[in-house]
Amino acid sequence: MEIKNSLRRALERDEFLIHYQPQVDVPSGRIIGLEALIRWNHPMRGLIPPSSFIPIAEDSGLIVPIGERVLQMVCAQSKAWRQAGFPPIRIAVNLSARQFGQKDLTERIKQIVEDNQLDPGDIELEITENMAMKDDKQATLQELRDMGFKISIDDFGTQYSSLAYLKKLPVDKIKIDRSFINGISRDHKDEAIILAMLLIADRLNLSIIAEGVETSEQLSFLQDNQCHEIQGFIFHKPQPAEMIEQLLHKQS
Ligand code: G
Ligand code: G
Ligand code: MN
Ligand code: NA
Repeated sequence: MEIKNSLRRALERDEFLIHYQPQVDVPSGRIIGLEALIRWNHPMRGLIPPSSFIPIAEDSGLIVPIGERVLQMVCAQSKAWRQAGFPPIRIAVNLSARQFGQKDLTERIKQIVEDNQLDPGDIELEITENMAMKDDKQATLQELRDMGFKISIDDFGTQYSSLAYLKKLPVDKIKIDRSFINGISRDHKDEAIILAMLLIADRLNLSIIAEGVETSEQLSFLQDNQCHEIQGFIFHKPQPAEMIEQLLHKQS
């Protein structure tokens, strides 16, 4: 209860901020996307990671206004970068199940993107398998896709899912979960699962990205198997917009 009230106050006082983690196309070495990750800049406790407050925000329903604030901040940042002359860069935003269940979700997202004169194609919405699997959510997903947003499945392979859904869901991309990447050169089963995911993505014409890549062994395995998009500490940690700007400047 206590933390719920302070979360509400944090929203009023605008204490949330976004760090961005680059997604790298390994062959070209270029940053081709960013994942937006929320932080709470607490006046007494400093930067608080999302794992410490997102679950409470979800339980209390505050994730809905917080998630909307995230999207506003991301769109404002994207607009600022464009006005500064940077080429458009795709930014991925995490949606929570509660947000996804909002009736007017599509209208609200559309409004925020329009207010900032953005191309919906530059925004990627990350959902999880459990969210995607709900029958009544597929219309929402289709609507968002029709508006031009990119849709990705986060933490792919870790929740309840049926491969048949990949056939009918309007999805653009899957993100291989860090738990599988962790097993590279340690556990043949993890490697086998990654190879199967790469094959599925290839045959279904889906983009695929590996998350949580930390070691050169992991990177080599992925490169040897044609997984070219990487998000992980081996290249970049999540960081503030000003740092990202320097990276983008270097590659422009
Ligand atoms: O503490 P750590 O940075 O590992 O936590 C990351 C977790 O927080 C991930 O599961 C990520 O999806 C979630 N997360 C980060 N930013 C957001 C956000 O803006 N909205 C939602 N719903 N989840 C987020
Ligand atoms: O669950 P989700 O995929 O939305 O959240 C991504 C989380 O993974 C973020 O908290 C981000 O900081 C973390 N992350 C990204 N790359 C790495 C990595 O290479 N190693 C570790 N340990 N965490 C990572
Ligand atoms: Mn994510
Ligand atoms: Na993930």
